[in-house]
Amino acid sequence: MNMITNHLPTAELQALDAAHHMHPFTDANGLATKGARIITRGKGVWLTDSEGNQIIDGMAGLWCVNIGYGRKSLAEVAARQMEELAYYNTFFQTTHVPAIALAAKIAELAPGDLNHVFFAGSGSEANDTNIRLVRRYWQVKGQPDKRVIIARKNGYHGSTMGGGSLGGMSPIHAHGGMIDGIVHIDQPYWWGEGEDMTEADFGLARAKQLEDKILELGVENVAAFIGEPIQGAGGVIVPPATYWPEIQRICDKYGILLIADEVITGFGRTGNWFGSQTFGIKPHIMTIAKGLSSGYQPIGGSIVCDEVAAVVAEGGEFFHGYTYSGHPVAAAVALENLRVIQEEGIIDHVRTVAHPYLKERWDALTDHPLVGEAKLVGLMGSIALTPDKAKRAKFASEAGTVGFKTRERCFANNLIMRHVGDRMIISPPLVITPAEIDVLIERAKKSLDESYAILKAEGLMVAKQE
Ligand code: PXG
Repeated sequence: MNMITNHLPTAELQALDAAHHMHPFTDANGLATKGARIITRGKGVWLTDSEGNQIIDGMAGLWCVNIGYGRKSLAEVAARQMEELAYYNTFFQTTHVPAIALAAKIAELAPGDLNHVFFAGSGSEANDTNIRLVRRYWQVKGQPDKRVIIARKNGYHGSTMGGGSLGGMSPIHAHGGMIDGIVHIDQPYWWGEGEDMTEADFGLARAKQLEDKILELGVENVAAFIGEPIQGAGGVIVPPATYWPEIQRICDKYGILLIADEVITGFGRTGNWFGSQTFGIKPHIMTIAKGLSSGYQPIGGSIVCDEVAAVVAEGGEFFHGYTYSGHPVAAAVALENLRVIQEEGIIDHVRTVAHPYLKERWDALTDHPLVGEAKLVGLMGSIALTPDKAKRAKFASEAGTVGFKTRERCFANNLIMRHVGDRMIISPPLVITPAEIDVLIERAKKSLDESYAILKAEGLMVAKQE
């Protein structure tokens, strides 16, 4: 058997990696100089690298390993399913038991009349499905001009052409362009953009941009609005409490479809099954991936409400699908993952144990001279680094310089805590215990202290003049 356990020395692996492996979202030459960290094992919230370091994973991989690493039952389900039926498709009037069972389970867990699931292999693919679904919906309803989708700047919806276009990140748009019919409004990021407004007023003002945009484009041209309940890749931006109710009101008033991208916020991350429940959002479509399988298999999908599914069905064949839509091994593993989340009471653990314990310690990080605000919803958190908290000031250095230096200290201290610009973010496995939270916080504080000392020595604790 080709088991990759007894591997080459780290330096040789790094050289091979640099020679042959093109990494996502990576400066290849920069990485080749430094060498990639090679992760070899995972158990619970812990990772081991090829040098034997024990790293606490404050990001659950890429926001996905909700039930933690090393779950034997998921491995067993995968092996059994591969032996029984490794692959079959769900095109051309066929189906299989894992896809049926998983779709039914998701429909049971999803709120309201979100009762139909279109499977994809990832969150990006699912969002591409959503673009085609909402445009098809309006076509079948006899309004083919309703095809524009309104999204937000600094939102993230994947990196396929469709997903990357829905996302509001200009560096992504700059590499390969955008598809047509997608426009962006500003994000509800009070700390960074709220200036003198109260959080509540700012939330309403940013939501009002949706109404203004609908009126500018003409409601007869607008198909849908898409947003993440909490922006993840954008820096764990938790919107003001006034924001989502106003977005919901505007979508309802103009009758446009609302898509909640729950790729990160789904499956317990915010202390409920879905972030939409945490924020009182009633979407027509939800995008799911990541926590659906806790990353044990690549699988995503769109959960679609009764009305949208019925209209699309009325239109006859929907020309869309992926070879791996509802892949039986991925579906079986996702189903086992959902069983684990449910039977172990993992969402209750988030809500009653892990969140309250972490929240107290996370908020206390604002006592640190480098930290402005701290946000935590469920187990999705961020802190803003600032040279002057009272003014919510940005650093004079290029955005991300300080965040990157702080992340380097985390990396050296065996804590995976990412930076987005000058915000530090966490999203640990949902099974994290209070003792492990203590380790996470202790390493975070040490890293902040070291970073602060470096910034002072390098003269970087300087505010940008606005
Ligand atoms: N929607 C949201 C809200 C996401 O966070 C996707 C869609 C795309 O999913 P796939 O499975 O196609 O990657 C995501 C993915 C980061 C990072 O650095 C975030 C994501 C992916 C990779 C890196 O924060 N989110």
